[in-house]
Amino acid sequence: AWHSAAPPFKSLEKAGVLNRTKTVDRGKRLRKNWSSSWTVLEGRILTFFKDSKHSAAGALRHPSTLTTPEHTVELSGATLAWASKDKSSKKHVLELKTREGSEFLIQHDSEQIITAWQKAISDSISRLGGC
Ligand code: I3S
Repeated sequence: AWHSAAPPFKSLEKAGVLNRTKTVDRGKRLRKNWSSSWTVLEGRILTFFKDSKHSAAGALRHPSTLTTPEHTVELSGATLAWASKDKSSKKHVLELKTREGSEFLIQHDSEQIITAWQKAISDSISRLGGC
């Protein structure tokens, strides 16, 4: 049918490589471990893959062939803010807090790139409205 030829990921909002670290797991503080990872924002889910070995082009064409996600973050009920200076010495750091009490820091050296992510993730969160 015609609709089976529709783009398989029309909900894809953004994808790219970001630095990230999980800092809290459901209330339990973790040791920071920054890594660069392929990151995908689709609807209510932000996914951090294990590494950025997969090219952007390959991943966009075949998202299902990527390796298992390292972290899958449900954005409903989450908050996103610029991290305070005490959270990291890096520049352009965002802090994502999930509804179940986990926290991630997200960073990119490019202000333009991190700002685009900030807008995209914030838009997703506000569209979900905490439902
Ligand atoms: O908040 P911290 O402890 O200063 O975070 C740094 C550590 O995670 C450090 O790892 P070690 O604890 O193994 O040295 C990282 O290498 C640093 O990048 C972390 O600090 P920044 O300011 O980059 O988030």
